[in-house]
Amino acid sequence: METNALLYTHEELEAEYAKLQEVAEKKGASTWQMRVKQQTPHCKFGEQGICCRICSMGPCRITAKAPRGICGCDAHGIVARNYLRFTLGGTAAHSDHGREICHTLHETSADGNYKVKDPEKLLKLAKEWEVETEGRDIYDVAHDVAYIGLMEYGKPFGTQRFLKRATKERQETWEKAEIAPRAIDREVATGMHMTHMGCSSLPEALIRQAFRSGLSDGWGGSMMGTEFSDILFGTPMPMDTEANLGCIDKDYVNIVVHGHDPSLSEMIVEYSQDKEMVELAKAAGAKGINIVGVCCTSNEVAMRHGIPMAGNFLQQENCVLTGAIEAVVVDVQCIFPALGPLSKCFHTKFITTSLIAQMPESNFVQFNVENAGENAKAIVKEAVENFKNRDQESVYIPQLKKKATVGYSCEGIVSRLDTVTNSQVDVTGTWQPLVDCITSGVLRGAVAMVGCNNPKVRADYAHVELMKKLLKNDIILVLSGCSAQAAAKAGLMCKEAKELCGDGLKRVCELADIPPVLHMGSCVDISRMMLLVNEVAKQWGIDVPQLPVVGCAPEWMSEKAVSIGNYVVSTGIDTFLGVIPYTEGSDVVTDLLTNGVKDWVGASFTFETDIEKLGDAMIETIEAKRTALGI
Ligand code: MSK
Repeated sequence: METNALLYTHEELEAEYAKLQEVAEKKGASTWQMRVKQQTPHCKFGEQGICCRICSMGPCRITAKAPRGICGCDAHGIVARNYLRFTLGGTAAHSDHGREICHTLHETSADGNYKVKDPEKLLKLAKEWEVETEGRDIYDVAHDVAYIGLMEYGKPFGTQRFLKRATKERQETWEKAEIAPRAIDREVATGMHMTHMGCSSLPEALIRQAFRSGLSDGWGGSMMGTEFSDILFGTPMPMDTEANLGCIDKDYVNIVVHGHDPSLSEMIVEYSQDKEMVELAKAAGAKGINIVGVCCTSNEVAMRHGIPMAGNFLQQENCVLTGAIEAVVVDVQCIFPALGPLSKCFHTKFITTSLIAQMPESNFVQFNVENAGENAKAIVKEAVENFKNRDQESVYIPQLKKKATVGYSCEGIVSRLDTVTNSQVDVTGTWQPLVDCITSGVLRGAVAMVGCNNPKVRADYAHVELMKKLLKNDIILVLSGCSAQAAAKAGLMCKEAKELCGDGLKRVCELADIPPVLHMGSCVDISRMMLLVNEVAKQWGIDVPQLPVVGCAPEWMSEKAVSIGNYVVSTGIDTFLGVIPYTEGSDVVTDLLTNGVKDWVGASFTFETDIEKLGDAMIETIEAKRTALGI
């Protein structure tokens, strides 16, 4: 494995994480590394997607001797139904997150817990949705926009409003393929209906619905989650932060914020800076209050406040194992139920806040728009008061920390790209500099690298190794979710990482003063990437599948990732997965996803667990697209 002083090597990182495993063993605590051993090998029927438990005649499992379930459904129908249900879980989760943000916007007021921080973005969206703005109070406009957003979940007629943001060709493709998403809840409910016993078993119909549901997420619920979060909490612009476990500070009250919905973390951050709380922390013997993030909540608060990123999905237990965390405060999604019992091995308080994610062995403090300020203050106070219970002698914080520049929203990227040609930051700039860089060959293309960690892959290895390979080949990266944190923890998200790039990308990084891997936010923020590619395609005068751009999730694990994959492919972006979905039990479904869907949307999936081959395949696809464009 290649090493570079700019970056931590995987071995350096893993040696430090291993010390935390020793702590776990001494404490008799359970960690994911231990549970993976207990759960391996995995059930082959489950892995191949050929176990059906949709009705109570089964469960039915497909074998050579039993090629059909009791109802007569074959492997292809079972795999496709399971794939659709997996997608629906992801669509529902992402979109419900978006819905919560819509509700938060609907409750904003000049003197309330939540306010409008980006009125310009609100007015732009109001105009797009034909909401009257002239002479109106900004909060009346916000409430109207939020109401329309909420109606996107259940409106009886029409398709998602944001589809109009795509290229004309994309919109026509979605109509023709009959996957233009209607109301978000309808797509989830229709998918559940289709997979009910005695409904669809035709793979094409089920995969088509999986794509339609995915699109209702990416171009519906997730996009609203992103847009409304920007309106509420501010549109991210580039800012500096730090990443990895060394961000946890032994001298401070440490609070981990973890999950997804910024409505909670924004308030925790606000009250951690409250004078009264800081004084309380000092009176307790700490130097102050230190907030660190995990998973997508981390992305949200890093890109708006520069809050340090302690780590990604498979780092959540490591934070507690340092023994220096007073509270882990969570909202929804990607939270290990293991955090409850693990926290009990230390002084750490595990605080759940959402009716959607209730867990054993946690302190539940229900969080909503009305009580947000009061409860955030109570949570911060509880953490501060817990400082005295920390056993300082047994604290072990790996001294791993790297600089990172984060917060590249579309507005943030445009503002920086413009400096390539204009030498001045201009948020109203265009995507032309990016088009010019790609057509001239200075940049060969771009990869949107996203998604989780998965113990099936050496943690962060695939993310980091693929990034290094692509950078060397002058391919710029846009990142979100836990992929972004993998990069930041290793050291790839600082501007100095330009030294790892080919000459063309290095030059672009110098001119635009950017790191070669651009942090675009959380997993709902993949919608930012969809807008970016569509805007670039419009500027160029081509459709998305022609762009030398691909998507990649090398270590994905969640249902949300499959929903995302479906909307990224449907948007016309070839997508490369390093973990194979539960589809191998059907060659028909596998062929449809990796080949057949190209006829519907102009892009498809590639499944490849060999990271070298996955990287090569991405580069080949990018180069083939360049050749087809004659550049
Ligand atoms: S948090 S969905 S582990 S990216 Fe969005 Fe990370 Fe995947 Fe959760």
